[in-house]
Amino acid sequence: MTAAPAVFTRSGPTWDEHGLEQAWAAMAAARHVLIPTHINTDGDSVSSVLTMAEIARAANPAVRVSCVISDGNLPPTLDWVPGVETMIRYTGGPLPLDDVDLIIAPDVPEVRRFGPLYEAYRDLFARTPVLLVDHHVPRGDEPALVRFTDTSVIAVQSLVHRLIGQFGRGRVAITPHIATLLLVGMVTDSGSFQRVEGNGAPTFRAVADLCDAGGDLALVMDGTNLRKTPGMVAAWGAMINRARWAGPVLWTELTPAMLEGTGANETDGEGVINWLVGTRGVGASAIFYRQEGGWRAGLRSTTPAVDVSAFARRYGGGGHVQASGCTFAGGEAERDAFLQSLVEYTEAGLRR
Ligand SMILES: [Mn+2]
Repeated sequence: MTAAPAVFTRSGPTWDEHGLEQAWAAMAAARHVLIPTHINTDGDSVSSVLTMAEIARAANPAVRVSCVISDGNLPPTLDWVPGVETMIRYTGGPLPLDDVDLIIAPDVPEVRRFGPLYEAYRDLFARTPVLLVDHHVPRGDEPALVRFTDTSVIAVQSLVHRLIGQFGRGRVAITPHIATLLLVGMVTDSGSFQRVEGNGAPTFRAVADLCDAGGDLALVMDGTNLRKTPGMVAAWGAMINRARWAGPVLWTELTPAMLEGTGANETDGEGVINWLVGTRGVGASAIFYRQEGGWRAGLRSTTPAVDVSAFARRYGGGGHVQASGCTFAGGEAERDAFLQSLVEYTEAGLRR
């Protein structure tokens, strides 16, 4: 027996040569491909949507591609990403999607994560084959034509980079545009390389290759780290001011009252949690965003022993082992109960 090709040896991948061929054939035959971002989109989501669009065009130059921001909300911190101006913002009005014959779903474990777009187009999602490309903890076996999942990568864009190589025979050229987009996902999802694959070498080899291919690392680093909005300063200040300890959990919240008169919005509060979780003594961090009738919670942990993805699943959410989110109904009493559960869960994880 010959040795399995490298494609089988990475930790976590769910695909094989047959899946790669199946996915390529589906893209080559498709006439209209829908590629949505997940709700509360981020740099990895936006850039992987735009890269998968380029891959679909490489497979069929005549294809029509609709890249859609599922909840209509593009964070202003991503307005510099090349190609983002071509994306359609879904804000509730009808979209010309009747003839969509393939859906590519990057950076989501299931199409439900397309939120308002999914709710409005359930029939389309039910009848159309899906190519899933993801690095979140899977949430069961949602039907997909091919499922490309690997939870060991720092960004779904690391996985897309690998897929481009695996499609093989020069089918997809890594243009400077694609190289920059791949860097966008890798830089943003890793917190500018606070997290890497393995000892770091696989990540930085990939980065070096992408820089050699014409990727604009300076643009990506500046966009990620030097383009905070004034609203972020206001929101972050209010949220850090309100940060409180509950055992090993450092938490804060963002309510409409806190934003009044600042010109900031909820999106400006994104990222605070990654700052809080880097505090000595933290086992887990939580941010509660006040929403209509309930809360959206963002969770982080400092160790895989505190699996916040599993915790979020109790509330119908999910994500990564050390970074997850969910929503729940209720007011301050329900939030306090959630927090108390999280404290107990975190203490139990830290004891292991
Ligand atoms: Mn991601």
